[in-house]
Amino acid sequence: MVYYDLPPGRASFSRAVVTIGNFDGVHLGHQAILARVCKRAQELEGQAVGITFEPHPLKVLRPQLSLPLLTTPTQKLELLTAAGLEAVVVLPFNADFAGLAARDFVTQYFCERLRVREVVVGHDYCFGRGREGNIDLLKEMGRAHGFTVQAVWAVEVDGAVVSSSLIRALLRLGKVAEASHLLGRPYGVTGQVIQGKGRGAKLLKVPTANIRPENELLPASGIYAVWVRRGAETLPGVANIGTSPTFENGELSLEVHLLDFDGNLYGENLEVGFVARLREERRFPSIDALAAQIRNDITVASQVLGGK
Ligand code: RBF
Ligand code: MG
Repeated sequence: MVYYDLPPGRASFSRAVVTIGNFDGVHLGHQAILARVCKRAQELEGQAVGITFEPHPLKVLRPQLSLPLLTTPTQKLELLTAAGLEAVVVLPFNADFAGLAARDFVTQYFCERLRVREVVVGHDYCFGRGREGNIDLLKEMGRAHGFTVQAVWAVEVDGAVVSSSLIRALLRLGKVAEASHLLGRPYGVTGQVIQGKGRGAKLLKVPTANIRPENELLPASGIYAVWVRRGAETLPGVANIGTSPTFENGELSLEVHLLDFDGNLYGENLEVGFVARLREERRFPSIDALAAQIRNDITVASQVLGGK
C-alpha cells in the first residue's frame, strides 16, 4: 500500500512501527533498518510503515548540488515493499514542508496522522527545519506521546560504512561489483528500449537493445556483465555504456546484448543489473576487430554470470 501525502486526519494506523528517510538505493544500511521495523511490527502487533520523500530533499534545499540518485521513485517503492513494509508513505517535499519545525513534524505526522507506537531510525538521523531534530528529541517526545524510539547502527562492509554517497562514488568509477556488495544486489538501471542505429545487428552481428535510462546515475563508461530483468524473467547479457568511438558516434548510450536471445524488444521496459566490469570501451582500428572483441566479451560475460 502506497500513500502519496498524508492529509490531516486520514490514513492513520493503530500501532504503526515507522521508519523515515530518503532511502536512496535501499542499500544494506537501509535494509538493516527496514528489517528491524518489520521485526518490531511483528513483536508489537503493529503495522510496518516506511516514510520517504519525493523529490529528494536535497534537490529542493540544495538544487545546485549534483546529486544523481541511485533509484528511481518506482524502484525505491518496489524495494521498500519487497523489504516487507506494509505501507509506504511518500511525502511531497517542498519549501513549506522544509520549514516545518521538528517538534511540529513529530506531532502532526507521527502522533496525529500515524499514531506511531515505535520509531526506528538510523543512528545519525536528523529531521525538521534546518535538521534541528535528532534521536534525543524523538526520545523526549516519545516519552510524552507514548512511543518508543530505536536507533539502528550503521552497517559496515570491508571496514567502510555503507552509504548512498559511497555507492555513487564506486559506480562513477565503474566499480559495480563493489557497489553490489553495499547494495545487496546488482545496481539496476531501468528504461525503455528505443530505436538504435541498427548497426549492431547489421555490421557486428551483435544486436543490442538501446535503453533510455530512467536512473540519474549510470556507471562509468565501459563493458559490463549484466543480468537483465524482462518482466518475470531474468536473462544474462553484456552491456556497453559509451559513445562507440569506433564509429565516431559521440553520444553516450546504454546498450545491452542479451546472450542467446533473438526477438524484438522495442518499446519494452527492461532493468539492467550491473554485475562486473569487463573492460574499458576502446576505439578499434576496424569493425572486424571490434566484432572479435565483442565475441570475446560475450564469452567472458557468460562465464562471469555462471558459465554457459
Ligand atoms: N564500441 C566501440 O567503439 N568500442 C568498444 O570497445 C565497444 N565495445 C562494445 C562491447 C559490447 C559488449 C557491446 C554490446 C557493444 C560495444 N560497442 C563498442 C558498441 C558498438 O559499437 C555498438 O553496439 C554498435 O555500434 C551498435 O550501436
Ligand atoms: Mg542497438
